[in-house]
Amino acid sequence: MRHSWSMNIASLDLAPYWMPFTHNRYFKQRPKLIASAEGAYFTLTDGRRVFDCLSGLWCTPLGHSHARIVGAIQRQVSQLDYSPAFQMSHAGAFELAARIARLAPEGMNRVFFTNSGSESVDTALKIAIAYHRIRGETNRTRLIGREMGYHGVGIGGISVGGLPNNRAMFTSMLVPGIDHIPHTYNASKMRFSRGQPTWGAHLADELQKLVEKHGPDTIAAVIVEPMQGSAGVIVPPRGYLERLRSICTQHGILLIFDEVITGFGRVGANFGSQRLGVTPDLITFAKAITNGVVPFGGVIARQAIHDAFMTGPPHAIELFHGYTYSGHPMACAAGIATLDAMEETGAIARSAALEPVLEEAMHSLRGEPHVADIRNFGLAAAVDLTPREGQPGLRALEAFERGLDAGLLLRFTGDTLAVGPPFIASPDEIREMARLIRGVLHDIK
Ligand code: PXG
Repeated sequence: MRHSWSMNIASLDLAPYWMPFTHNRYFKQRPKLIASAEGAYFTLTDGRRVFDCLSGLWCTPLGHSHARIVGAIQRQVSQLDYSPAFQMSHAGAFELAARIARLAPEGMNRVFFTNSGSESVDTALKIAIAYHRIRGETNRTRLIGREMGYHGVGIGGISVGGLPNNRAMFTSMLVPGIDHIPHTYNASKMRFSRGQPTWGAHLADELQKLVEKHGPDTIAAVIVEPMQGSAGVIVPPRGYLERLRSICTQHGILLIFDEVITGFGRVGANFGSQRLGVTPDLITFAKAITNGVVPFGGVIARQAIHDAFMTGPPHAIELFHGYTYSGHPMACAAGIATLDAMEETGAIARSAALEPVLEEAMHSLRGEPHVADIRNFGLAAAVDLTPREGQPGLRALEAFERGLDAGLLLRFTGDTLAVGPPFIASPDEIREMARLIRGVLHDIK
């Protein structure tokens, strides 16, 4: 029955489903539906088989229909399908939190569970604000994000986020008291950089200017992605995150790393923090922790932050926050199985070993038609295309469509193509992906 969709698609009513972050009218004129997935490949309902260039949406590093994860979920659902999350729990939640704490940077060992990256971000912002308040620093209410940052779509997340389209329709809802430091991309200084650009550490000093403007005791937290994913793989300049860290430490500001994309191996280490040698105070995660199979996410806190809440009477709730599905048994089973599989197969070391292969393959596209810039870090890369005169976004959209014919499911935003292949991909599959992209670039206008 796996391919039964292909028989029904013509009779599907496409109108009721309002698709997220999608050109609904265009899509419904040219629907593209996925029927099944195996390993690093999707099969569309029309029979096309395509390489999963972005690991789903950065979330399936171990590939699809992973036997161990599928089996763990099947066993879990037949044993305990749901457990109340408040004043009650189940063993899997504790086991997974302990596993995550062991992988996290030193000293970060308390884990709160959510169901998505957006919820993780709003949770981290709330923990930061509440942490200062509980310690009597009630003036520390300001939050600082970064231009071009993506922190999901909650009200908190779009307020600290810096992608203009995600904010434009909601300006009246944005949280007040938020500033943004500049993003670190500068084409003229870093075009075609491999890995971390050497220019740009000084941009962290913009944080110091905000501290001086508002007063050091008014700022609760700074949130950044260690590597900006959604904006198109913007890689932190050497020394930049170190400087942010030291300014935060100096002024008692919490540093939050949004590791929804960079967590669990995407940059060749457990977390971006470890790869980059900078330890924040809070880490958000989601996506790869369950290999994308069950929606899940969370926040990892330094123990001292957690402990600051553990003060009132022991029978009192310490943090008035949580979700019906925090620590859902299926998500915990998927998370434990994902970490087991990652550890047993050395998946994160494999991601690290593939980084130079991806770097070489993607930078070989320099000089091909329309290519304006190429960036890479970890097992992630982006290619900026020169926008077509008067029609921004159309060239990348065309590349996406041609890619499907060529055997690639590419990701595009604006005129940027992004890739983040599964860790299970072979070096040859990564080279083949780049070869097929080259063909697509020659095919499009
Ligand atoms: N923070 C970061 C850093 C993210 O990248 C979120 C939060 C929100 O996660 P949820 O689970 O609420 O969607 C994200 C999500 C892309 C792409 O193509 C990136 C994301 C989602 C979809 C597509 O780069 N990031």
